[in-house]
Formats: sequence, structure tokens, C-alpha cells
Amino acid sequence: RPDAAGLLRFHDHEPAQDDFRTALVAGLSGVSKSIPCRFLYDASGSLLFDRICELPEYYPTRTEVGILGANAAEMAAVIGSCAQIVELGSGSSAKIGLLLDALDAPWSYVPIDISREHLLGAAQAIQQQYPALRVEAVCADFAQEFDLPANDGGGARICFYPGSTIGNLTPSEALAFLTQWSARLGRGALMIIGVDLRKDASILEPAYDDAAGVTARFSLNMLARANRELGTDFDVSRFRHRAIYHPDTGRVGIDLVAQADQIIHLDHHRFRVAEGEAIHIEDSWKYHISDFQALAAKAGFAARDVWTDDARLFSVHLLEV
Ligand code: AVI
Repeated sequence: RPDAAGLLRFHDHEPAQDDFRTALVAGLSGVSKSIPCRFLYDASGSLLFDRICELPEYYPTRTEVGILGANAAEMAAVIGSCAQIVELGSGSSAKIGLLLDALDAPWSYVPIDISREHLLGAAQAIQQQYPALRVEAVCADFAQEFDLPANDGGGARICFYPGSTIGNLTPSEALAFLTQWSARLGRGALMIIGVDLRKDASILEPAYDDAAGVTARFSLNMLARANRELGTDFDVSRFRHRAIYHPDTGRVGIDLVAQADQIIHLDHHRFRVAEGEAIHIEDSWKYHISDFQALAAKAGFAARDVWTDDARLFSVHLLEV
């Protein structure tokens, strides 16, 4: 084993900054209006999302942490010795400790995130907490092509993708994403992925429209962000957050619905939004366990194991390339 642990390494792939202006013009120009959900996460949106994760109605975060905590030893036993843990969208690296503590002598941790500051702060904290670990922070858009740091620790590579973030892709986008990652990880690699499960609308709709209104503020922040950054003139107080579960497809659809006619100005563009018209901002797809395993199989992953909570709200899958 190389003995160069204890010193944080940083690989900056300088991910292209997404162009909010271009996306907004495109999204407001169509017959049905939409804004891609990745624009929810500016500094204010990220803080609001952290608050969502603490809400009583938003079960995914604490349920996934509970599943990881309760089953980490069993996961470690199934996995055996592992060398490199690659985390996709690592953010504050809040969940990785559960695996690092349980797995058999992981040699390196590779957090990947598009937000440079968030990534570096979290990677430094992990490096301090685990001085013997080789931490290689990668600033990149993990949907784009880039080389992973070499896995030369002599064991398996494990990819960790928690949070049911895959649920914000459509099933066909999720298939393309998993196919890309099964190829990139290579034969014998493993993936631990959190996937939210289908359930009754009476649980799902409050999870995406909480009583304290934090999720509504998170959604509306997207329009406030456009006003701040691009000089648009959305009357944010005249939009209402709406979350509807569609049980036929397993999709929670999230929209901002105009409460009055508005003309939105952006540079030389004028966009008319009629009273009652929806701007679609996010989908959160929910899966049956067997449907997710079938999707993963199409993408080149075999299902090795799956863990859930007692109420079967959430699932954590172990997949193998
Ligand atoms: C990040 N993602 C998995 C969240 C979800 O549950 O789909 C985003 C979210 N949107 C509103 N609440 C949470």
C-alpha cells in the first residue's frame, strides 16, 4: 500500500458553471414552462435544503441514516475488504462516516462534488477525523466525463450515492446515468445507492409540502434567485408551491403556480405567465425495489443486497458491476 495518507489531495476538473440565464430563457419559452431543478441549489437554496432534511415530514434523510447505521456492519461483511470509496455529490460528507467506521480498512475516500468550497471544507474535516485515510477530493460534475483517481490500494472500489438523488432524474435519465457509472467503475466494483420507495400520497405529499413552509421557500427561492442574479422581476409572493404525487408513475411533481397574471422581463425577453399557470421545477421519482433492481440490471449492475427500514419507506441497495 502506498503510505501517502494524511494529506488531502485535490483534483480540480473545473466543472463548467451552468448558465442559469440560458436555461431560464429556454424553460420559460416553451408551451409548458419549466426550470431545471439543479438551479434550486444556490447558497440560500442549499441552506434551505439542509433544513428540509431535518423536517418531521421529510423522512428520507433520517430513514436512510437509520438504515445505514443499523446495517453498516452487515454491509461491511457482505462487501469484505475495500480500497476506495467514491462518493457522488458528497456535499458535507455527512453520511460517509457510517461506512468509513464499519468497512474493513478502506484506504482512500474520493468525495466528488461540483461545489468547490463545500467539497474542500468537508474533505478537510474527514481528513482530520481519519488521518490514516487518503482523501482525494474531486471537484467535478459527476455526470460529465473525467478520470477517477487510481484505485491502487489493492481492494474493491465502492461508489456511494446516497440521498435518493437519483430520484431527481427521470427513469430513462437514471438508466443512462447508471450505465455511465457501471462502465466507469469497472467490473467487480460495487455501488451503495439510496433509493426512495413508492408509498401513499398521504406520506409523500407532506414530505414535499411541509406545514412550516420550508419546502415552499426552497422552491420559491429559485425565482428569488433569478431576480437576484439575472434581474428578472418575478413577483415571488404571487406564486404558490405545489407538490402532487402521481401514483401511476411514482413521481412527485413540484410546480410553482402563478396566483395572478404576470409579465416577466429578462433582458429583451418578455414571458407571460397566466394566473393558474404552473412552472414545473422538479420531479422526485419513487421506485418499487424490484423495479429499481431491474433498471440497475439494464445498466449493467447485479443486485447483491438491499436494506430497508421497518416501515419500508426507503431502500439502500448494494449493486455490483
Ligand atoms: C435532493 N433530492 C433527493 C430531494 C428529493 O427528495 O427529491 C430534493 C427535494 N426537493 C424538495 N424536497 C426535497
